[in-house]
Amino acid sequence: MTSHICTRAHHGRAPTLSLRPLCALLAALPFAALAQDAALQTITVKAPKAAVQPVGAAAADAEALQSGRASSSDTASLLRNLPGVSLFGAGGVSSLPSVHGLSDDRLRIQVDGMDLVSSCGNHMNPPLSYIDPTRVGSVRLFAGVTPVSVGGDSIGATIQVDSPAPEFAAPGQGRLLKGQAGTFYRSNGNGMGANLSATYATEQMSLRYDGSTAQSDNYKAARDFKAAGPAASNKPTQWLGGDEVGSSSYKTRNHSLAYALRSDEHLVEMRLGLQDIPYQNYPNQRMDMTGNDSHQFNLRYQGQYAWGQLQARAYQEKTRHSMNFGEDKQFWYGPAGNVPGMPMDTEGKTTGLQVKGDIALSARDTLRVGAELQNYRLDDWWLPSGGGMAPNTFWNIRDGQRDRADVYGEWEARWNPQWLSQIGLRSSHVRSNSGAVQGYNANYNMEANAFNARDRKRSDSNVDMTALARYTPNANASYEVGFAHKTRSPNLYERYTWSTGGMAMRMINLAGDGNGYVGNMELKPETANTLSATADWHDATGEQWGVKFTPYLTYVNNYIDARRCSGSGAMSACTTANQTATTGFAYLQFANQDARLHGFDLSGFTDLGRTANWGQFALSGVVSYVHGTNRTTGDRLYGTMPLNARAALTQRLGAWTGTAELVMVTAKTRVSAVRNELPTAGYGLVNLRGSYEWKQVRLDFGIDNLFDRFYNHPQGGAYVGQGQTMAGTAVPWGVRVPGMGRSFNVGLTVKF
Ligand SMILES: [Cu+2]
Repeated sequence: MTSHICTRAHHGRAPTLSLRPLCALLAALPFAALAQDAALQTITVKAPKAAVQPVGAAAADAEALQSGRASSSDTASLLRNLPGVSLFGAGGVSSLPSVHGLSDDRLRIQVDGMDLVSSCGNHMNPPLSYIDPTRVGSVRLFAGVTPVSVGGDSIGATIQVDSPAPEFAAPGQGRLLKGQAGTFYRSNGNGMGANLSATYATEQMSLRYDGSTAQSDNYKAARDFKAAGPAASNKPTQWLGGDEVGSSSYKTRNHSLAYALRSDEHLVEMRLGLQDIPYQNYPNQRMDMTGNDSHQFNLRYQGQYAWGQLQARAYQEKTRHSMNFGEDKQFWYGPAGNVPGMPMDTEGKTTGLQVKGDIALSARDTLRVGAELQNYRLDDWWLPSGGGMAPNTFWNIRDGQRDRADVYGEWEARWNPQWLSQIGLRSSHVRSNSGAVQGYNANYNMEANAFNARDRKRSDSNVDMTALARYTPNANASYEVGFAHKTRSPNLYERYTWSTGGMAMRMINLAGDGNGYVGNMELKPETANTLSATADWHDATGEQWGVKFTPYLTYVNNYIDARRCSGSGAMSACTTANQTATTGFAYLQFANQDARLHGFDLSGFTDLGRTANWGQFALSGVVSYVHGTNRTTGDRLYGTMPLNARAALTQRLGAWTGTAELVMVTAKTRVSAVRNELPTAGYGLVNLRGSYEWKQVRLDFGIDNLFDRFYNHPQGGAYVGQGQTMAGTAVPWGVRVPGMGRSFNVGLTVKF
């Protein structure tokens, strides 16, 4: 099956001219990277469906991706239909996926194989914000028991979002020149954008450019959720309606250039990415993003050998992130109104190296072995602006480091057509550190000096283990059961933010709840033990009907939750009153506590048949339930979804596809008391989507929230989108960020 183009040279036959640069590149590449699915068809390992989709794994289908692009510029929203997934509200292109009650850094989220790290005290730039939905080629989710080969430094699911695989000219075609241009408009928020991609390829070389822009004004809820008025008392002309969600506007630009070379068995791809977000405002954070510039370099190799497949990747990502108060938040502070906002700057650099081999030991056994290195550097500083924020620069995190080295091995065996087993072990070493810090002035000295006097180096040796078995008794059913032991080390904000000054604490918030947080150098890694099973019943083809049921149970030791902070000093917000307050914004410190999560996903689909006049109808649905408890305090875990369901009826008739979708969410009454989390009422939404495809043109249109129903998403967070947000009590507590009212969306895509 394999022949070695490059090694042929050693046997006396020169490689063809066009392959020489490729071979040189290969020789210069001791390490390389790995996309989970082989991008290049000629070298894709053909495996049964079972091997491609391990326990809990799911992929978003192409139709869902395409229609999702018309309704949102938020890449995380492409995951919306997958069982067990919900989204934490943030900026318009930065929401945070939550899977089985775990979110943010608890998930391993990879974009084109890169493990990107959010460099912001509010996690405004999470991994998925670095790829525009129009560039997404595939979305894959490993929920439940994640194989160690795709896991690591996470206790929950793994999400892999990849650009389209490089395309090459077909044999004999000579050259391939193709592209696509698209544009969209969304009525709510006046959202608009455009994208362009172009590919030039020969049989061995492929060059592709992707560019996209998206922008939106503030969106509107279905009705008033606060009084209409000026954005801030000293911004009389910046008027916000009662239904207008302040600080929900954004503007983003992304560019990507990919160059790939291939031979029969080898593929090398180099990708350069550039992001420029001039502004992205946050209705549930006290700050707004006033800039995010990112540069990405990503080189990967994939090769087929007699022994199996080798994948390798080297990448670097640099982010320059800045925050201040956007147009809906008060900018001038101080008694004289002469303190110009609060500049906050962040610089993050992530460098990664990955190598992975899939070794076919026998017809029965596959061994996957791999190694990963990641270096992360972070500086987070706040320039003096006046008043109490002067005369020095506030160093929130200085010379932050978080370096990770992993090795893993995973053995998969197909004992017979009925039984498959997979067992894996991953060892991970995480070292983190922080340099000396300083506050704006002497008022911060006590805590800064105490922080600087400590040994801040932390070293975590983590071991992950997963085991799963799949039983396929016949063509109509399969059953999987798995166990995973997984570990995540704290991130730098959880470990090293140091000031209990109220204003400084309010700037550290990874939850969107308006509270203030401070780090904890004593934090230990959180470890999860998960038991998950899946029963999958379907017709013999798997295309007529199917029902899938996945219950799960996770015990987390040293879960990084939060407790009301205690402390002293003139600046400290950790007062006695804060200890027991049951309303208002609270001040918290990250703390290791034990937790338990359990729940289930139930999903299914069925073909309803076809009529000559009305085409084919299909019904699909998913029900998700999760229950999260802090075992140490008895409190509920923050930000878990209440019972929710989604049902969709789809009609296909020729080039037309239409979908009516019903989303139902029950009331959220189980709230985190320690964070003063707000309960939300239950609601139901109807969305309509349709698309029509001509030979080279595709039109997508839809109405989101057809009946203009008012709702608060349980994970929308606390509304701090306008007013004097830097101050502790000047923004009212108890207002939720409402969901979007009705929006008419249209998207047009032209292929050439
Ligand atoms: Cu930020």
